[in-house]
Amino acid sequence: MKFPRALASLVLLGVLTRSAAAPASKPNLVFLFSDDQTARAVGCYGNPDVHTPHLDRLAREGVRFTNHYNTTSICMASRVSVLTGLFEYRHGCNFEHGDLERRVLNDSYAARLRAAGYFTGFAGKIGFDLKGEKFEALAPFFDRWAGGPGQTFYETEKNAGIARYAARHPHSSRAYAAWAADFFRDAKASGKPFSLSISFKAPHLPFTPDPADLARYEGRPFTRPPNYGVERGRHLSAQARTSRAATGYREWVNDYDRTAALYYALITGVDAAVGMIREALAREGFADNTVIIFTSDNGYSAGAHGFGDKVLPYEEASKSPLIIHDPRLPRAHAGAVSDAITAGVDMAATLFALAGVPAPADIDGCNLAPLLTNPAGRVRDHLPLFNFWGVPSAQSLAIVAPGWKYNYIHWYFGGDGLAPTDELFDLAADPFEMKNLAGDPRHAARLAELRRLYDAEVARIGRLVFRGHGYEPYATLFDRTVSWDRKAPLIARPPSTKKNKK
Ligand SMILES: [Ca+2]
Repeated sequence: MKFPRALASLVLLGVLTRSAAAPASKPNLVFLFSDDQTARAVGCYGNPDVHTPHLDRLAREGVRFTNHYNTTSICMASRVSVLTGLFEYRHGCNFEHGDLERRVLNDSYAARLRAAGYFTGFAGKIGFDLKGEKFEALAPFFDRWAGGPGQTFYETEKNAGIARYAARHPHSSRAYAAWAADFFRDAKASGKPFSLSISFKAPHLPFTPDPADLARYEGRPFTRPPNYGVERGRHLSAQARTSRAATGYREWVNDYDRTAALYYALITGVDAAVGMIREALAREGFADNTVIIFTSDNGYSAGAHGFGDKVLPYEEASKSPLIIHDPRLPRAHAGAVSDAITAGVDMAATLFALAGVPAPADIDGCNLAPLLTNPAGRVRDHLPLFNFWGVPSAQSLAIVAPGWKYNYIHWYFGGDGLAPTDELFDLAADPFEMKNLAGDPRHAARLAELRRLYDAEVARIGRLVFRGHGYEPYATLFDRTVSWDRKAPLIARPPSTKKNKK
């Protein structure tokens, strides 16, 4: 069968028009990820001490989220939750629990966006290995790869993927921005929409900032949070005080001003890199069609209640900044602030939605894109926070429900002279968690409702747990109705200390 020539031309024109229009209809995506940054350690989150002009500008031009949690507050598991949209007990990856299985990574946003035609790149600390495979096995998941194994290094020259920028940028944070600028040129040449993920090492320990950034902070005193210090943690559960956040990381208690100076200087270095990345986007003509997401893999106690480190389900350790800038939206939305409860586990669902690529069925995360034009909206009414790692006595499951502004925490551990215990904080009246209301009869109805949500999550763990990575006992361990005698035999041997710090 032959088409009339005119009709064939029209069909051809239609195909050409569609194919030419397709790249413009897909936004580019830049996902910027710091390491161990608590929500309050950004200027626009109300911190008077830290210098973050580029992040503050990103928030002025985009949307800032004030209740952003990481459902697991530690690097490895949180990073996999971000990539896959799954809670830790469903992806099965954390220190001492096991490496990531390839089939899980195949459903990540990184893999699926690439399969859907995106030009993809990754640089920095990816934070996990593939089960039974060498680190290098991760590189083929991306078109451009500068990922580093383990914790990576602050010294640019020690990271193979970015070493060529060491002369200009000896500290890694700005070197990642230089790598991103080269990535944008390659992406342009590819003719495809792109998805770039940069995972900075900063502000993770060891606190060794770029000297240029430290100069701003050196020798200064810094504002302590209202719940600062060991004395303001005595009302918390005995279990929390067995965490390494209480037994280690004493620099935040012993020398707050010096430690804050180093931490803030590392964040200012990331901020500078954010500025460089935005400049490079503008230079390549991508600024109007590139969505930028900035967040971190977990919070940081930074001296709150006398804790250092992360891991804990309290606000400072479990909350990170989240800023999303979509330049395609009307300017009326710029500078909006959303107090919706959001989570690291939402990043994959959001990136899938922005890219117009179907997300895997049954992921745990929610698409946050609707909140960009409706910041008063909600994507969920409560969120579980897990700690399946570290000393068993400090492992916990919490339900945070900002719709009611409550954080409910159950500490199941009943050995070593401890008794299982509950905590309940009214986050609206008590944002620094200084008063445990679990025993207050005026809050009994709220407590009962939060316990019902908690019990439902425990039941879900039982149904959906990732098998073979040591998570199976948690459906029993976290069960409030099971006696300690039945739980004690299920507890895994305390994990051995690994050489590299998490
Ligand atoms: Ca981290």
